[in-house]
Amino acid sequence: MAFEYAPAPESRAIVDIAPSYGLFIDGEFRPAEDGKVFKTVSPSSEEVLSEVAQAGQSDVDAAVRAARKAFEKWSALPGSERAKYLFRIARIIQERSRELAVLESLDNGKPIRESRDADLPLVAAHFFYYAGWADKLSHAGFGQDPRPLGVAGQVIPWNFPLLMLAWKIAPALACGNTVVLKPAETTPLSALFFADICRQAGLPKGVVNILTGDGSTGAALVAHPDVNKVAFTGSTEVGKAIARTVAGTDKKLTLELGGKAANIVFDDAPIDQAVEGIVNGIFFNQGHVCCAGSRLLVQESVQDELLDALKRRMSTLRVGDPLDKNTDIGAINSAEQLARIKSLADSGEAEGAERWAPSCELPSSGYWFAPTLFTGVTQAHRIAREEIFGPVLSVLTFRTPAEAVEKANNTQYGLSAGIWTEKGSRILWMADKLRAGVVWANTFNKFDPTSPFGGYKESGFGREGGRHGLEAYLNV
Ligand code: TXE
Repeated sequence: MAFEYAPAPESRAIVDIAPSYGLFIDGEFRPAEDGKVFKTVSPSSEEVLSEVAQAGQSDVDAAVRAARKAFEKWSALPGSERAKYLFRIARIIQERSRELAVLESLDNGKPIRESRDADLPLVAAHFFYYAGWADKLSHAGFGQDPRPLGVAGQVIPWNFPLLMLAWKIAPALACGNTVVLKPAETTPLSALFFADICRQAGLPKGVVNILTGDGSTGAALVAHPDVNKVAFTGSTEVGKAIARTVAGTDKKLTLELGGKAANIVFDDAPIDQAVEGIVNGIFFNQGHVCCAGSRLLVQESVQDELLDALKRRMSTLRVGDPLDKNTDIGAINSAEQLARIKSLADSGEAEGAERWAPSCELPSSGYWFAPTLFTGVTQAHRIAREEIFGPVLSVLTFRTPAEAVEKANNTQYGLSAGIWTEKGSRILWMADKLRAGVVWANTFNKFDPTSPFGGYKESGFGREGGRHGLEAYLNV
């Protein structure tokens, strides 16, 4: 009899979630001036986790004022001093990583294996990495004395709440900027825990301010006249609205928006390895990933073999409790996102594609969607063109490398792509032709703080990560 390893679920008792949280402004938690609050709900149980302040215009004003005041001293510190704070934050994140991983899985719905083994290690790595840059900026090709921009207004999404915070805050602080950050309304908690970590690290007041709230808070923040830099990750639609707000001002802007990546499998690819890459590419984080490999382009001659193997592998995926260490696919982040995924999947069927999903029992409460595959997809189908941002894979076929490139590039987006082949020369040829910010070869969804990430076309502009990520926060 096969032995099945079944460790106990991670305990939610290790996280102490307060019944309510205020805004973090000038080093203190305080209620919104007009007293407004909203609830944050666990998507796997629909349990209310906490009540959080909804920041209005006067709170945005107060946070930006605090950040402006703090900028004077923070930007004047030697880089080596700023580095000490960032290293301290990185170490505290490591020390508290189990607690933060459980919190992230509760508020976001992602499997604990992912929050524990992917999100949290990368969050700490980003702070360590940019801490290391803080005293080296004048040796990095930005000129002798590169200057910070001032106050950065940062708006982040709900798919990687703490990791997106790290991508935004770590380089901003390393360069000497101060920050007002707005987390997404469905996942505010880890940013508030991060505020506590800033206090624990002794970070000077006002250097980091956290405003919880919905899109109206984000809109007020990016429009604030005393914000010098806007950084946004989220939907292409909101990104375009922000670009319109910022146009005609002297604010610097970076946008990291949606994607519709092609994961391209050639007939000489190692099939088992490709199947793992496809599964990781689209089912990691429930497919709530901007660079998800949501279009599988498979060479016609291996289509049957690959799809058989893929279906077998999909049948082993476990959907359920995010705190269960065996879970592969957690909860969909919100009822709205679930409705969006369902409606796009329904459009796939209505437009004539063939839908397949393994039989799997979904929990009765919470928001869930089974891993789903569509074959017979054409380029005109909505499921081949629109970002679904869920565990849904659209399969298309090709015959030649040129046709693969043409189909992969036939999208408004250009964030990422994957290639699976034994041929090195083909990898180089394809990578050159693909209009995507990152191209993975024989792997997918690999991230590292040293490497720049960002899009072509409607996937946005600017790069986050690596030395390039510093450019977004400096006047050269
Ligand atoms: O995104 P929004 P939503 C895509 C994905 C998803 C769709 C909708 O396809 O299905 O977007 O998700 C704040 N000014 N991505 O509605 O609205 C908002 O409060 C300033 C891809 O959640 O863009 C939140 O903090 N800010 C993506 C953040 O923007 C505004 C990740 C993102 O929310 C605002 C998320 C406004 N007018 C969704 N309106 C990626 N690239 O990874 C909203 N916000």
